[in-house]
Amino acid sequence: MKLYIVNACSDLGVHIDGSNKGPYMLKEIEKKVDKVYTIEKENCEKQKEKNIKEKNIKFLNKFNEDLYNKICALNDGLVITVGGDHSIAISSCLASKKKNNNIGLIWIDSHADYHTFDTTISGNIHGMPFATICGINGRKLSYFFDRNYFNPKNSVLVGGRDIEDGEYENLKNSGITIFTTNDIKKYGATNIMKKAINIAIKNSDGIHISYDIDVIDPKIAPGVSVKATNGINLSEAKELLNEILKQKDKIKSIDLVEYNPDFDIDNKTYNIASSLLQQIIDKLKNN
Ligand SMILES: [Mn+2]
Repeated sequence: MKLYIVNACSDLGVHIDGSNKGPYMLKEIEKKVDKVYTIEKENCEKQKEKNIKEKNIKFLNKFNEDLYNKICALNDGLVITVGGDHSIAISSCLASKKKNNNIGLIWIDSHADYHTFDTTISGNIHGMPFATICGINGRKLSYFFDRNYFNPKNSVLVGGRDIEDGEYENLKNSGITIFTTNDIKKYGATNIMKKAINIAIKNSDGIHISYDIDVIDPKIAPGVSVKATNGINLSEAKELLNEILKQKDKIKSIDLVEYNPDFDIDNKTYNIASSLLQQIIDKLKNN
């Protein structure tokens, strides 16, 4: 099986600049896959004002439509999508759903990304991808997708700790399973991931994984756009990934997102992002 990387160089989902540069930093590691594609955002003036509820939606949608079409076209192998802010996962997840029909989802993130246009406070679209791909945020951000959305019964949030009230309501109403950062600390990363896998694969044909680097404590990985304190440590971060990568034949696609070089200190986050990507490539290549 072929292994592809699609670099999704967009930071249009967040009012903070820089996460579009993440993939360029990881070029050396990316040489190890069969082919690398790069989608870049159009030159545009970014909206950052607090009171705008659909920030950068026009250019973001254009970017995501291109990304979706690119990933859909790569149908003879497994795609690793490297972000970029987490809004790019609208396309990586939905493209995988289009190709694989009945798949579950594991969303590893300190935030839930489960806002709708009604509940968002920041207006940042990177706070909405999980809700969008589960079909509770209308079609505005997913008009290019013509299949069934992800089933919340097969969708799991792992590592959540910074969840806003409206968002929490959305999650509960949808029936998403939530494992918090505290659950990981209490029961162990491996045990929590085992539970998450069981939920994601129950009556499904595979799994998409979306890994947001901000699940890691920002003291350890400061190079992210929106920091959430009291996160997991490095060995927990690797354990989560290691456990899921044991399910090689179930994995249909995977994202690694939100590495923002602009906020990195002493290459701490670069080193972590590279080693996580390396871990993904090494495990998936030996098929
Ligand atoms: Mn996220």
